[in-house]
Amino acid sequence: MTKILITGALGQIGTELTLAMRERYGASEVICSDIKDTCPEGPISEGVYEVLDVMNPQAIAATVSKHKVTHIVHLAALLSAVGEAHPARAWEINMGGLFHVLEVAREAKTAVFTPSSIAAFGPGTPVDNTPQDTIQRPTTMYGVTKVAGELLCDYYHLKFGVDVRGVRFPGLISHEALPGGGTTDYAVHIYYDALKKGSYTSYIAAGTYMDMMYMPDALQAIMTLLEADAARLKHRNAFNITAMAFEPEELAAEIRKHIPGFVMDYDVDPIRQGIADSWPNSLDDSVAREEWGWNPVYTLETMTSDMLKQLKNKGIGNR
Ligand code: AKB
Repeated sequence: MTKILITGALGQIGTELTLAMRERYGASEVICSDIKDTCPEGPISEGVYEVLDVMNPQAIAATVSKHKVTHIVHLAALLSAVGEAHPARAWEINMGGLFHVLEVAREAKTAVFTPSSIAAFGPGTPVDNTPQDTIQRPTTMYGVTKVAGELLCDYYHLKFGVDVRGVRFPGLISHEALPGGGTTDYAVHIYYDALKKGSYTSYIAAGTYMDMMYMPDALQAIMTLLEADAARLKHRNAFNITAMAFEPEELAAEIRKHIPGFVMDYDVDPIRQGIADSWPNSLDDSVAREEWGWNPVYTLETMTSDMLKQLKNKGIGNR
């Protein structure tokens, strides 16, 4: 029997993962938790909601014990841009939260899924077709916490046998909950502005390639890896995964196929541009394909059609 606790579940990934997991494993098997006092109205409020601060290890342990949790999907974290604005807080929450979750998992014998990121790479990493195992010397606090987190997850598996799994997510594009404080967020905001205003001012410069993925593929990745046969996994966590890599002009050109008058200009933010410049252009995800069958569905073309259709259905903009 699987009982899943999702931390940070009201964020960009958790909002959709909660529903996808309830659909797959049963509504009563998935506990949505977040630091927010109340769960917003809507489908997500139809299952169990727990207020949970990942900086409180006793509260995590109590929630795990109360619901007889077997798997913790730990999503609560600060993203890259907000992490550069508040580095001490990013270290505290990203490392502290993960450490508490791993400790509870060790004691309660639960499995853990937690995402790393393309941010775990840095300027010394090969930028094109970045290998699974390569140089990792990130220059952002978010990246530092992601590399340290990957190592900590390996350690809890090697030392204590905790079944910890994870992927390195690229920028995630979705239409349910907005991302909060990442560098890749431009690739979400552009769709909203295209529909509302017919234009977008990008804070990321032309020619800056980053890996990206549409949310349905990201959700599939989490569930497929969680269900994968452990005997096949040589890398347990921090699998490179990607679905596409593009730069702002390519994304704008794709949007223009649907909204012909769409215009984009630039007001580059040096902080987020610096972060983007320190990340790879494109990842090699062959190890994930080999070890657990990673196989994304969405391309830039199919994602763009679906994003615009979904946002229009929600009444965003009038184009
Ligand atoms: C961010 O931009 O910080 C995140 C990430 C790539 O981890 N979307």
